Amino acid sequence: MSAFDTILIANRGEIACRIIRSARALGYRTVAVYSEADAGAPHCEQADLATCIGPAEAKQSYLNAEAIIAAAKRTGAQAVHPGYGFLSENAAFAEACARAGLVFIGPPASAIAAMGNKAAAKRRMIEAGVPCVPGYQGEDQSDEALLREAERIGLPVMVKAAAGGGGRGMRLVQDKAALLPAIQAARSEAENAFGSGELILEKAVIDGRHIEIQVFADSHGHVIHLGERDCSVQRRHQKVVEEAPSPAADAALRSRMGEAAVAAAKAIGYVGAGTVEFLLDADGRSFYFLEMNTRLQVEHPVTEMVTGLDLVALQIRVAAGEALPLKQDEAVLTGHAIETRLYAEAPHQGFLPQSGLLAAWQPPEGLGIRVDHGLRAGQTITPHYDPMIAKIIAYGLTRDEARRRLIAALERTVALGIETNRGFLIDLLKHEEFAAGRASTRFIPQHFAAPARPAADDGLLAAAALLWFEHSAASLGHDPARAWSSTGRMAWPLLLDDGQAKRKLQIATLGPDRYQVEDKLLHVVQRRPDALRVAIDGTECDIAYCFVGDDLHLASGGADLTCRDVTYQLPGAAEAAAERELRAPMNGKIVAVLAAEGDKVKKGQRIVVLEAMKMQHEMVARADAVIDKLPVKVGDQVASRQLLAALTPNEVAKQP
Ligand code: MV4
Repeated sequence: MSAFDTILIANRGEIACRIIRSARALGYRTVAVYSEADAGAPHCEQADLATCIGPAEAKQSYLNAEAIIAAAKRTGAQAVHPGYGFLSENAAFAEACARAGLVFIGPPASAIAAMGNKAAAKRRMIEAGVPCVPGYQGEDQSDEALLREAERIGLPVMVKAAAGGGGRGMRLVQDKAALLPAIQAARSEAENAFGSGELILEKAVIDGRHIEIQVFADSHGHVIHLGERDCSVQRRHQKVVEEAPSPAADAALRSRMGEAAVAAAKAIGYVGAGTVEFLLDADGRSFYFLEMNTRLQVEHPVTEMVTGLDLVALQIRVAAGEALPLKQDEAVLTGHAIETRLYAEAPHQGFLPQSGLLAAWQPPEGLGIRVDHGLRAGQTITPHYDPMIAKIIAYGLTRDEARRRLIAALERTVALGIETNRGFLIDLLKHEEFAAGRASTRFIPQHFAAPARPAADDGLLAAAALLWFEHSAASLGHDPARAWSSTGRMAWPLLLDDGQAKRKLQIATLGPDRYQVEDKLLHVVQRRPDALRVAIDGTECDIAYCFVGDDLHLASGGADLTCRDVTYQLPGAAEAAAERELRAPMNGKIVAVLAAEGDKVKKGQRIVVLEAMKMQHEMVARADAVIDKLPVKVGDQVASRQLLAALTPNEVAKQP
């Protein structure tokens, strides 16, 4: 008999939805928790019960162990699934659950703790015979000891924070002169970030591949591995593309790495789902233990697609005390799966995270396509949490089939209202180096370090012209569909601003649903509330669109476009407005107010500082001015476009 019948999911977004799906399939009641910012989110609606655990800030909600345990108590949950991130690798939380009589659906607290410190973990792995990168993981942390050890290891070396993980607090040192400064900077950074300045040193493995092994252990002493995932395509330690199997692994390498991963899990008394990260050397044969993630990983779906297993269901079974339902030789990999992470971010602005309204959202469907997400159209992407919109995953019998399906799926994906990395993902998947299966950890820095803003798509511009034309015609009381018959051919000038340039376009009506925009012929074949089927110069395609405030967002194929109609905007009006008003560029929190109502300020003077997406945005006066209104204070949460300050520029004040 199982010890629990109700599972609380201590997480949000796509992973909460994912866990609810498997928990329900196994017959468990599910409890969602949510912060005030997530009230009414899909993960709440999908659970049997949902309960609020605190304010938007993660520290006060999803990271608040006491609030989560109290939520489990009041809803009658006897088990807690932590998902990934938040409290998933917090040994103290796992322990607190146990003390409260709750089953933690994850490894024992001791196993989490064993991998929490890189130095201790590495010493243990070396003892267990798991290959590690040659390095230093000793207790003497003096500058002298670290310098001496670095000399012994030989440059280049990696300096890593023992308490860090996922690449945080890591430094590559190429030459001797840079060594001491790097050690000192890394130590002080680690002290600030993790409360411990302990460092380890490793020989740097250049141009390696990040290959991780999925392991599973039950509480009866069985440990198996489920093959590897290749996560080499990363940007600043943020995974972007993940796949299984690795194009760099054959059966022999897989079983060697698998055995090492199983040994690692056994050495720490592991139970449940875990991932052992390795670096595969450029020689394609040597591999080294990096770290172990003691949780379900974001990228677990690719393993599910090639093994046919449900990893969340396995986690629950193991937590309920069942033995693993399969033996090592029953774990068979078939076909290939590739996952991409769709983020709300602007690749051409240094991948700046975006927040705001997801006005339209149509995840792709189709054979071999899986989308894990926890969103619906009309929802706001808040700056409080990770800006991942969805994981889009494709399966194929071959790697290239999976890759083609994924590209096509991304081209059908509609995510409008905020900028996303959709086009960037398509470009990555189409790159010849990725297509050939040769992308190493240097792939993104080498080929996509600073992606340019894609040129506006002519077809989308033509469709935008048509939609704005109909919009203005309707607001002036014309019926655009009839305009041609009463007045004959009508030409209408438009000035569209796509944030990059203002474009003059002429649109002329040729007949019902037939238009000419510049040199393109447009025939509207079908109208839906959120999309048009349009033939452009005789070739039909779907164009998804939505109006949000003054903006029109459109997407077709791999292209996106946002533009506004500025035909009747006086030149300079936007600049003049910017001198009179400071508005929040995105959702965020006011962290400093540096002026007061009535103050005289100089052009360029800072007035408020907004923190959004972990970055500070200084809002400065655009002209010498007097502050009329300053309706915000430190700590205020503000929405995108919200008024932060109203000013009267001196130039205006002087006018009679
Ligand atoms: C390394 C390394 C080279 N040599 N260690 C980054 C994530 C963290 N888990 C470990 N990481 C690395 N450790 C040694 N001794 C290079 C990386 C690394 C990396 C690893 C996997 C995927 C992408 C990466 C990008 C930069 C650096």
